[in-house]
Amino acid sequence: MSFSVGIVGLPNVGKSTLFKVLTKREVEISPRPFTTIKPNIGQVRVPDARLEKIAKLVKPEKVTPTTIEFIDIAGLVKGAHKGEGLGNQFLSHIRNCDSILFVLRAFENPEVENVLGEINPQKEFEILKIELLMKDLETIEKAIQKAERKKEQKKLRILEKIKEKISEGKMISEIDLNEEEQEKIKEYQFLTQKPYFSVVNINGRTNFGEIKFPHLKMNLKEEKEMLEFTKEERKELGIESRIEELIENCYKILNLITFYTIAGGEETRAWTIKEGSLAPDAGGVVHSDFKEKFIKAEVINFSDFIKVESWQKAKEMGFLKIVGKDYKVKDGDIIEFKI
Ligand SMILES: Nc1nc2c(ncn2[C@@H]2O[C@H](COP(=O)(O)OP(=O)(O)OP(=O)(O)O)[C@@H](O)[C@H]2O)c(=O)[nH]1
Ligand SMILES: [Mg+2]
Repeated sequence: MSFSVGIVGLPNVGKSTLFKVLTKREVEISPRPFTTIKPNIGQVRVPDARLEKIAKLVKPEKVTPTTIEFIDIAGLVKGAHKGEGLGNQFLSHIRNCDSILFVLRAFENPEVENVLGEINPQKEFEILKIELLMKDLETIEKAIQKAERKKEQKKLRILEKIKEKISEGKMISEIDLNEEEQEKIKEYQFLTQKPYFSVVNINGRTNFGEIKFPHLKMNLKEEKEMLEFTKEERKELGIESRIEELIENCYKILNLITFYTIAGGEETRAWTIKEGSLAPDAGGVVHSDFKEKFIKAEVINFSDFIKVESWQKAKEMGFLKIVGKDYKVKDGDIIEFKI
């Protein structure tokens, strides 16, 4: 299982170009709006300097990085929540994602129709945001009716509170909700509750007004052309890719941490879990049996491991911690599960 990022934006902004750069897969890219209809799905390796350092010490036969999934979704237009463009179909694809990556157009190219009619990433962001908010509002109104019928007063109060904020243009992720409230609305998979990040697709010009949301500026056309070059060639040419920085940002907003297993030296592997997960949950990611049958685990954090340099030495020098079911896994832990 991996966590997923849905690529969302107006038609013709470079979503599939970004998907190609991320996955190195051949997908359809054309200057005609609505080129992508069926979503493209691909796994992307998460760059990980710690994994490389561990592997250098352990010298395993195999090194396996952790991945996140990217989904290239059909272009969205104004009115999508009412079914405009590819409307509802596309919105359901977003609903299944854990997070959203907006792509906003800031490149000029008369040969590629500009659906917005101007270069204005902030305005594009607002259009996308409003579409997602309108869809959430629709979901909420249905949920309120249902809660009224079933006389679920507590739920009703939370939904009313959210509805009010949405009507003011607030995304659900910006509303202060306590744990109980969050738990009660989980089932709806609200679109504006998902964490998000953005790519502003530039070429050349960088002056296109204020941008008021977290973003990375990338030249996706250049990034695509760069795929042909090796890292060394790029260095020589003085062109730098920002793709790793982007993947790291997508990982970060999902609130994920990485832990490692070294499997007695055969395979050094990185795994992903939600921050705050307990040791048996981490076990469950490695092997379905490891959750149920979890007894204890031996743990050393990366920062200590690089000092002692081997599992054996860590054991001898008393650096291995034995932890039980209630241990909260830390980012960078190297774990051996005992079942
Ligand atoms: N000049 C320039 N052209 C770009 C850039 N990024 C993408 N394009 C071109 O814009 C067109 C649309 O790119 P796509 O990646 O297919 O866009 P999309 O967002 O997936 O479009 P839909 O699937 O139709 O929603 C293609 O002809 C690309 O080559 C860029 O940074 N600069
Ligand atoms: Mg596309």
